[in-house]
Amino acid sequence: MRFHVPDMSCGHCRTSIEKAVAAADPAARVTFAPEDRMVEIDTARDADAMRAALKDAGYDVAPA
Ligand SMILES: [Cu+2]
Repeated sequence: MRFHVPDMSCGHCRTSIEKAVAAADPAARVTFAPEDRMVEIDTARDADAMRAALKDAGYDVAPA
């Protein structure tokens, strides 16, 4: 699944997002496209769970 994360701007954001995703699903894989501010998450969890995890980490998610 892909998310647009408008506030993702630096390496710290990547670390925060990776941690949030790992907390929600330790088996998830995260790929970043910083130039597009896109995050691709390979997970068995559903999109709502991932959206909530990112929001808890402080990142609002826009539909991708
Ligand atoms: Cu940042």
